[in-house]
This record gives sequence, C-alpha cells and structure tokens, in this order.
Amino acid sequence: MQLLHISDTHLGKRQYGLEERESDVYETFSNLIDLAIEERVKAVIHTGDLFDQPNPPNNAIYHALTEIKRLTEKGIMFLNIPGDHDTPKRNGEKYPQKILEIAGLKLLNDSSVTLEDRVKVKIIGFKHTPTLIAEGLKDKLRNTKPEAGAKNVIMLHQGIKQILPYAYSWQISQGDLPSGFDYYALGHFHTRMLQKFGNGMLGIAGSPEIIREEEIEGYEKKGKGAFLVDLSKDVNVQPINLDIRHQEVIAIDTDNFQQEINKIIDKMKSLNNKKKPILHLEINGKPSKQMLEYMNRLQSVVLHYRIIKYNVSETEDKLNVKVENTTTVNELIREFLTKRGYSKEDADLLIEVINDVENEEKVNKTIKKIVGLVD
Ligand SMILES: [Mn+2]
Repeated sequence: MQLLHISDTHLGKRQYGLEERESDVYETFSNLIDLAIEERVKAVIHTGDLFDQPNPPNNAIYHALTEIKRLTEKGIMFLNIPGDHDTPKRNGEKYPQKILEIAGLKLLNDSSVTLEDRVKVKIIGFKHTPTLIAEGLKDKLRNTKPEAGAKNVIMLHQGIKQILPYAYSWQISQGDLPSGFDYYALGHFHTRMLQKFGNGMLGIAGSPEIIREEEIEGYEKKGKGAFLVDLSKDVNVQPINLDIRHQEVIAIDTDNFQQEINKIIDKMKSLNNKKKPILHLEINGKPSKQMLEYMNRLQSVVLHYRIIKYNVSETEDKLNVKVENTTTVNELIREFLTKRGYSKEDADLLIEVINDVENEEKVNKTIKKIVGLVD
C-alpha cells in the first residue's frame, strides 16, 4: 500500500502581494493531486496548514474543493490534520477543512482511520497544539500505542525540539513521540527531512512551494515536493520533486553593478524555466539611485525581485561639506546630497521627508514622488 505524504500547502497565500504567486500555490497543489492519481496511492496524507489562514479566500476554497473532489472520484482518500495556520482563532468557529469534508476530505482531529488492501494500515492524526497547552498533547501521545498486526502511521503538526531548538518554536521532543510506529508523518517545518526513527521512518514533507525566503537553501539542497510512502513490506520512503517557480538569493557588488546585473540577466535567461523566477538581492557596497534604476532591467527576466539586505561600507562614505556660521541644517543636507549625485529637486524632496518625518501620509507621498511613481 502506498500513501502520498504532503504538507504545508498554504492555499490562499499571496506572496509579495502577487496574484501569480497565489496561482503558483494552487498549481503546485494540483500537481500533487496529479502525482497521487498517477502513483495510484491509497490515500494522500496531509500534515496541516492546508490553508494559509483559518478563513481562506474564496479562490483557495474553490481550488481545494475542486482538487479533493478530483482525487476522491478516483477512490483516493484525502486525510488531513489541522495545522497552526488553519486553526480558527475564534471560539466555536469551524476549521475550513469542514467545508471540504463535503467533497470527501477526512479530518483526523485526534482520531484514526484504518485502510486495508493486502496490508492493514492504521493512521492516527493529532491536531496542532500550541506551546502553552502542549502538556495535553504529551498525555495523548503517552496513551497512543501502535496496533498489533497493522502498519502504523502517526500524523502531527508540531515543532520538535531536536529539529528546531529555538525558544517557543517547539512543543514536543523526539522522546514524546510514541514508539513502534512505521511512519511518523510530520508537518510544520517547511524544509524537508527524512530520517530513521526507531524501526520506522520519520518524514517532514515540508512545504511544496517556497513560502518563506529562509526555505531557499533547503529547496536548493533537497528540492520541494512530496514523499511517496510504501508500506507493503518494510516502510520505504521516496522523495518526489516538483518543478516549481525558481527562487534564488544573489549578492551584488555595487562596484561593477552594471556588469553584475547583466550577468544575472544572462543567468536567468539561461535557466530556461517555464516560469520567471523570483530574486532576493543582497547589495554589497554603496548603493546609488542610478544603480537602483539600472536594477529595473531585471524586470524583463524575473517575476519579482526584492532587496533583502544592504551591506553598506561606511568608511569611504565621508564627503567634505563646508560649514559656515550662517549654514542651516537643511543647506548642509542639500549640499551633502548633491555631492552624492542627487539632483537639487530630489535633494529638496528628501529634505521634505526629513522635516515631515512625523507625518507618515505626507512622507509616503513624497517618497512616491522621488521614485517617480507620481508627479
Ligand atoms: Mn506551515
């Protein structure tokens, strides 16, 4: 018997406010459903954060319903546990998954299901439990035993101390996991991981899309996608990669920025991806307005680029500005800025920003004027 382990699909997520990114997330989910149908798995097990929010946008509900219906019509079950993202914040409010139960989704909310063909597989799933009440979950786990004569799978959406050892980011330790299970299906961590655990395997399926910039390193090393879990004999887990929109972190040195930007443009063209990539840029050196303008050329080869870090070298940044008794602060700033290459008009606008720093609305308007969004 085969299961497809997926997780953290975050349907409804619109990264960087881009409609294309919301569509990417739906497309990737459809690709996972295709994969489950192609591999003729018995069930898809989804370990939480199916949706990005407990009150997902209509588009997200529509896509989830369509895809789960497509799956269940082929006789494949969709088992899911609630993650932290799809847990309602209001008392008495339903999980959004409840809507999908109409299309055949089965929500394992501290409950289990048994599947049978040539082997019998018992799957137990626990809802995400926040750190403050983790003791309750630990009690439940202590009372959870594998069923004799069956293959046993446990589904959890929790931070595990040994995997992410930062304060407040974990709720349980590896030692809290009940022993004797064949497959430990974990959600919550977005970077994939697969390891032996007792006599079984522990798999963190990760998010199939790059939901956060920190996931890029893991995506480059391990890819993104799903785990195909075969329980016919001993547990056998095979990672399957999906072709997703490429994202990359690139450092640019401001000394040769024109050449560096051209190099990036060539590289992005040579990747030959179906979808234009997203770039996260680190700027080393002294950024200038001209450079930021030149950077705009990237727009022809990427869907989106963003500057994540400036490593500014300050030592060579001193300019001589003459100060006389009658010199005002504004005049000092204007002289400094014009020596840095700003036009008198831009310098005046920047002085306006400095003087109006308390008035956010006015500052925003002026900044838009500076970057040429309005006149
Ligand atoms: Mn998540």
